[in-house]
Amino acid sequence: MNQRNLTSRQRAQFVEAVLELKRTGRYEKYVTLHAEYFASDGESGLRIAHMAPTFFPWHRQFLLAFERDLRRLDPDVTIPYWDWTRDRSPNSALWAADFMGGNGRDSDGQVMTGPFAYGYGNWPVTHGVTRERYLTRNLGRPYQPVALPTKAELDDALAIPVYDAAPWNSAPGTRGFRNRIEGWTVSEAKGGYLHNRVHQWVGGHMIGGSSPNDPVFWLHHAFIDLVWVRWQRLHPASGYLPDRALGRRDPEHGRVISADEPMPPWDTRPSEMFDHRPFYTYEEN
Ligand code: CU1
Ligand code: CU1
Repeated sequence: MNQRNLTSRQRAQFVEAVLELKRTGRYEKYVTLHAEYFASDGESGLRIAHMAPTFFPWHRQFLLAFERDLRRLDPDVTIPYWDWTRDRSPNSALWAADFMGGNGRDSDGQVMTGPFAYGYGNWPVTHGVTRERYLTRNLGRPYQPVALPTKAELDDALAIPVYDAAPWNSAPGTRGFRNRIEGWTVSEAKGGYLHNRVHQWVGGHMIGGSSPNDPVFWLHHAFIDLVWVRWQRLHPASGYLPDRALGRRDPEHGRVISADEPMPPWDTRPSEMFDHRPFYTYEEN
């Protein structure tokens, strides 16, 4: 459900389950797994989580695994989503001290309020990009301001009828819904398109492969997952592409996963992730 509709009790339950997972040490595997699968076009080998058609199904499986872990600790917990077209301000209740906590401070970006502030001792960052052990944020990136994507921008992307297209990567010319939503097709200065720009807007740990260090990662990606659901509803005749394995002569052969090939590190095929309804439903508003 939309995080803005959570009761204070539900907010507390979500936070407590996340903290408990951290205490048990099981949270870190999500950070390291995500960092490991954060391969880009420039690198060789398979692209899975990012810059590839599997962006949506891979993250769906990733969120599902995380949610199952949380629900083992508290069966009432689900991952709420952050609709950044509506909750667009650092003053939003999303960033309150009883939920995600606030912005990083000016001097070093350290988050000082809320359950994930380093000072409270429950959220040491162990697999970050730097050696700092504290969680960092830089909401809105004041030195080079970046705005969260708007509803109009999201609607434009949702109108694209084709799921993805060759060369199935982050190239600016690559048309298709997936690349537009993932957001590589606008310059870094502008923060990229939709999904990427949200990472840039939050800043700090949310930028780069170890972004699950910031628990808001899950709320952002839950909304991205819902965006996929909405796109499917709008385009019932369009499906995941590529729908079959790329031929040996294809330059992207061995680099992208088609509908029925397994997505490492799981055995899951994208096709098993097309329909979210066997796993969960969304309360949308
Ligand atoms: Cu990711
Ligand atoms: Cu992301």
